Amino acid sequence: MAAIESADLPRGQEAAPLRRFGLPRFAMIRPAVPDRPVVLVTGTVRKPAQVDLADVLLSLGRCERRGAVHCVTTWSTTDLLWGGVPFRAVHELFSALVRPHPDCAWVVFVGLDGYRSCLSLADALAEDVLFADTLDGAPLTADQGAPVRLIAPVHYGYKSVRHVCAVEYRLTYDSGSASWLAHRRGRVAHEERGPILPGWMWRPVWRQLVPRIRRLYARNSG
Ligand SMILES: Nc1nc2c(c(=O)[nH]1)N[C@H]1C(S)=C(S)[C@@H](COP(=O)(O)O)O[C@H]1N2
Ligand SMILES: [Mo]
Repeated sequence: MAAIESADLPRGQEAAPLRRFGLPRFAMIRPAVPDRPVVLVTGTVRKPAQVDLADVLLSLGRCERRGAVHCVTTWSTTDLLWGGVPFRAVHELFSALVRPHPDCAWVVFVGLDGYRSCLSLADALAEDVLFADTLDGAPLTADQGAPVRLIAPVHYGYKSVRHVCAVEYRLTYDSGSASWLAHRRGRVAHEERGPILPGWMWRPVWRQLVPRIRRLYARNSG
C-alpha cells in the first residue's frame, strides 16, 4: 500500500495501519501471554516488589484515550482508542510499595521479549501516558502488546513498550534496547528522532529500513 503524507500528521510522518513493528532483533521474539501476568517493580528502590497485573488494573480508575503510534522510522497510525489506567496512577501505587529513591528521575519499561525503553519520570507522569490493555474496545492481542503496553503518545513509538513485565526506577538515563540510536526524550513535536543530528536528517536513514523491517515482522507475526 502506498504511504500517504498528510498535513494532519507530524512533520516527516506518513500514514500506515498499525502492525507489529520494532527493532529487527526483536521480530523473532513473540512472548506468550502469561496466564497470571505480573509486573516486577524494581531499580533504585527501598524494596523491589512483584505485583499481579490484574490487581493493578482492577484497583485503579479506568480511562480511554485517543492516541497515535508515531514510529521514528516515519510511519504513523493515528486515531487509536486505547483503554487502561493512567501510568500516573500506576506510579502512585508502585511508589507506595517500593519507595523509589527521591532522586529517581528516569523510568525504564521492560517487555516480556526483553525490549527496554526509558522515559524521564516527568514525561512518564504526563496525563496522557497509559498502561493500556485494550485497543478500540477489545483486549490487546499478543501482537499488539498483551497483557499490557505503555502508550506515550507524544513520544516516538519506541518508548511505547509492549508486554510490560517490569518497571525500573532509575537515578540516571538508560538508553535501553535502541542503545546509542535512542533519543532521551523522543518527542514527536520536536522531531527528536535520534541523537545529535536534527530530525529531518534522520528521516531518510530510518525510512529506507521500513520495508525490510515490515517483511521481517510480517513473517513473524500472527
Ligand atoms: N516489547 C516491545 N515493545 C516495543 C517494541 C519492541 O520491539 N518490543 N518496538 C517499539 C517500536 S520501535 C514501535 S514503533 C512500537 C510499534 O508498535 P506496534 O508494534 O503496535 O506497531 O512498539 C514499540 N514497543
Ligand atoms: Mo519504532
